[in-house]
Amino acid sequence: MSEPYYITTAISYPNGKPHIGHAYEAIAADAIARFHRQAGRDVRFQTGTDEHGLKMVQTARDKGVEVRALADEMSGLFKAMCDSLDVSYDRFIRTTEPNHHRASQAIWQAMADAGDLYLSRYEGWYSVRDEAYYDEKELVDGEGGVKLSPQGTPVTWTAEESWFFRLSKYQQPLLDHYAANPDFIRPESRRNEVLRFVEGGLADLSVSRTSFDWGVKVPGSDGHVMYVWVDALTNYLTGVGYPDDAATMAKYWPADLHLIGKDIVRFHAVYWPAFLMSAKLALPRTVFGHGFLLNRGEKMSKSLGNVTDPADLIARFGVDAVRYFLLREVSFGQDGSYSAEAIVTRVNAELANSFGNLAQRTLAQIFKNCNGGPPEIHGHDAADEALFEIVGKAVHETMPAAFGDLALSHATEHWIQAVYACNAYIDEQAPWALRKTDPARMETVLATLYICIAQLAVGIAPIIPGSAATLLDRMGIAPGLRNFTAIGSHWYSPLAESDFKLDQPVGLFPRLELPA
Ligand code: ME8
Repeated sequence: MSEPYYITTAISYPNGKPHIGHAYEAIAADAIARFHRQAGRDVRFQTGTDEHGLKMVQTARDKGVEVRALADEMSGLFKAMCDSLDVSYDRFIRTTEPNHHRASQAIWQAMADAGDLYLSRYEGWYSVRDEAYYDEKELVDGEGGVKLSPQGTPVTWTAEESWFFRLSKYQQPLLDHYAANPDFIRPESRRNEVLRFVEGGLADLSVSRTSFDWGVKVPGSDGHVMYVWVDALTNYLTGVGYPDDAATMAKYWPADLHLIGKDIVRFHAVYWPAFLMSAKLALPRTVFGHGFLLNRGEKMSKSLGNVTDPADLIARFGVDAVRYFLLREVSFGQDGSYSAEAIVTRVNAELANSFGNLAQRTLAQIFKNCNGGPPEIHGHDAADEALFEIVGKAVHETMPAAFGDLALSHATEHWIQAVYACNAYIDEQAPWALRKTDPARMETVLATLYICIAQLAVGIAPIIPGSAATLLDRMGIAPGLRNFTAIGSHWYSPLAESDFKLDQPVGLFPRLELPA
């Protein structure tokens, strides 16, 4: 039985269309999920939409549509975005699903049974945009004396009857948990932020609303719907069968990784573990807060008109170019910037000119000079050994270590260095010149490259799944061999069936152009 691995993204607010930040998170989670699948884990990967809360109600009102209709339409766009990005989710969850309401009510009941919920009155500064209350001391002054949350969103003074969660009770248990589990919050900078916040003391949390009814009903408390973050966080449990499907829960819970953006680390690393402790459920192993994507170094905002629709980027550059660029360029965990120029430069240099060209040169010679291949190794020398060593080390050691550590840009760096080594090898060995002088040696060189290219395609497949699969198809490498175990045990024999014949190779990565 392979070991389970449960990974989730944040669930997005479908109050507008998806933007490149949403795409980035989905792509990163997908690469991690695909890596673990290739490594033989039983992966469960969940993403979806967070459809309740005041923000949805207000957006629907502004647009003059029903909230449910807005949720249906926009959630569909998020799902379509994931599909167009080759995001291999197992479950796309919507918080308006009845089974999610059931799960949210079950965790609420468990927290009530623990004595952690009480009815009181709330007055405080509320940001509709963030769906969160803030302390006076956290606020900053905006233009014209407007008060803003630490995220820069406007807050208003709000008063209502509310259920409260005894968050204060969990200050010490949370600090103990962080101390005992250094990987619970990553990267280090976010962990430090959370530690400082919790050490500063935790006020009880208002967890119900009475001013609108678009949400999960609080059990036994007419007129109250749950604070949207209570039900949103519970999606991670709903997706693995809580509270009814004990077998699926036992298999996948606790989650291995909640991958989220840096702006919502507090919800995942403070509130969520406190809810879970209260409900006597295990805590996720890691909460990773990735950085933000900036458009040419600037924050994306509707007012600046620089919000990028991922569909436009895919249409312009292709899905794997976008995936590769984002995971290669941005040091995972930090903020990163993108621009059309940077995408074109990076993708042309590394995918088109280096890896694509390597594959094209090699396969074209096999097609022409080895009767369509696959070529055989006729004894090997130190140069072949050295190349196998470099490629094997990247694909089987340094890349998996980097993926396992969520250092996605390091994984691509190890990969491209191995690609460069193959290009240096083909130039030195010059198989085209061996055709007449030493055809057996030519075949060995091409076979060495063929095996290395197959290994490199498997290694990079989590990042560029579509292109890697196309290449492996063209090379005749059966789907059952496209994993680390199978590809690792085939070093010195051709991987394709011996009667396999290559077609005339065509370019894998078209050179990208900037619009005039
Ligand atoms: O926060 N760059 O939803 P959301 C990178 N519904 N990531 C970004 C980004 C950017 N420019 N902008 C947003 C929510 N994100 C809640 C989550 S989870 C139980 C509930 C990330 O649609 C953001 O950090 O505002 C979050 O992880 C995700 O996109 C969804 O953001």
